[in-house]
Amino acid sequence: HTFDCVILDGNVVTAADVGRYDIAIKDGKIALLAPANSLRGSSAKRIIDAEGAYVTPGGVDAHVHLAEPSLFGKGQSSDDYTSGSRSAIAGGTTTIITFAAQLKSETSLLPALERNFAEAAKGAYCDYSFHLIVSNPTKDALDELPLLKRRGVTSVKIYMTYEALQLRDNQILDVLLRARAEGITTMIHAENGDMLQWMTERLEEQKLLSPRYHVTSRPPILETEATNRAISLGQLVCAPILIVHVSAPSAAEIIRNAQSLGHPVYAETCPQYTFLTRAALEKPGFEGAKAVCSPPPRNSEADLEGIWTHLKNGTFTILSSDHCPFNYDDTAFGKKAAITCDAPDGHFKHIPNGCPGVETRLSLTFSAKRLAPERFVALTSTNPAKLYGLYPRKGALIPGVSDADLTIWYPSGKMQPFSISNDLLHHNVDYTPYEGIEVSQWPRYTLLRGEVVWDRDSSGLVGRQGFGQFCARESSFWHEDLPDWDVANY
Ligand code: DUC
Ligand code: ZN
Ligand code: ZN
Ligand code: ZN
Repeated sequence: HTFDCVILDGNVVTAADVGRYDIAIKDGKIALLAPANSLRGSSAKRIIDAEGAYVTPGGVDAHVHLAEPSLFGKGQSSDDYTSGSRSAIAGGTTTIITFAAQLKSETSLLPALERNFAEAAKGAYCDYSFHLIVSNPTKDALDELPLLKRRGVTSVKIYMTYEALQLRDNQILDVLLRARAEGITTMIHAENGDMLQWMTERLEEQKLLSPRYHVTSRPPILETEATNRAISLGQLVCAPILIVHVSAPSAAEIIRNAQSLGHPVYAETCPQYTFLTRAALEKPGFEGAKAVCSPPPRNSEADLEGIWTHLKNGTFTILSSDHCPFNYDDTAFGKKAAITCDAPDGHFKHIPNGCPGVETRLSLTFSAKRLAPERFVALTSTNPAKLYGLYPRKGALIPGVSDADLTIWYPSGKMQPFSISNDLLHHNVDYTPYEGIEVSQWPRYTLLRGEVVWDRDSSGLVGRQGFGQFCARESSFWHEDLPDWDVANY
């Protein structure tokens, strides 16, 4: 055989353009793109006729929590690397970047890395890479950043909230300055933790504890204040930053302003901020706990519109899932752990923060038809690959260079639209916050390094546990060498 696999007649989308091509695959890489139907009759072990459907580079989900120790309140991650990555490929995502979390009790960053290598070695279905959560940025810990980079970890995440994680501004500056010097990207969770604590105490005084008060406790001002501060801290040391999971249009506007002024500020949003509002938390009883994530879904349809606008106009660089899996109906480790005898509808501050979404991210976003196909690919594959140093191996279709990771969609009219329902999903979570939302598209095939790992119309999940590989990352594609920062220059 000349090729291992040939995809015929795709409407092939990259971040740059859309066109009708055949794609040939050899040894796990894209071998060539040729005019549509010109490879009909060529010799290949497998031939897939895309029938004119969209073909996109495999999804890159740069924000996935798997097998993490509980740091966002109570709860225990219900997905490990096996179930989480299985869910990813069934939804068209071929690479995930997960979080390795340093505990505050640890002075080194390396144990967190080893824990995650060990967890992932139990067998992943898709390719993976790690961000390092820094919760105790001592000098010794920060001295390990070059070593981290040599091991293919080129991003850290820090928090401005959560007792177990929150850093002071001086600590944030320490991280930003060292990360900048090493060509490491700093991701920031921007919510003001002290405002949150104060608001929570006020709600507790009035015994307002049910899930809906999770939203009340964290209004947009917590996010805009912290976003402003994060940008200012970045400015002080001339360090690029990425604000993760932006939920409020008012925060997106602050980011856009900074970008207009030329500051290297990148931003991420997630489907929970384009599809869910606080109404999801205001369901009766404890049901609203399913949509408890942080930052919370915002007030209204107008907020969702605002986030879509910033996806279109370029404020957002990437769209990730923030898949953060907790079971709902589990009183020991799940959302229901927040229910006690004195709080029968639960106490919002004890509800584990996070929603599953690694499998639904691409389908929901693509089906919404709100973004040009090229923009969709940029936000969900190419840009995350560029931002986090996986490009052009991932997020691109460059012959001889890019891995043959592909998502093949349905030709128009060929898929019966359906409502998302948790029984269709492959994660190890007992609910989805997107239950009942209708989608008009779902990946028909997912290919990882040339192998079909998802074939919706015949066997479904056909990937292999353990086929997923660790991807060592380079510095960001957008990394710029900056002159050394020197306080004497101020
Ligand atoms: N931050 C995350 O990134 N994920 C889940 C919860 C949180 O606060
Ligand atoms: Zn976060
Ligand atoms: Zn997250
Ligand atoms: Zn450099």
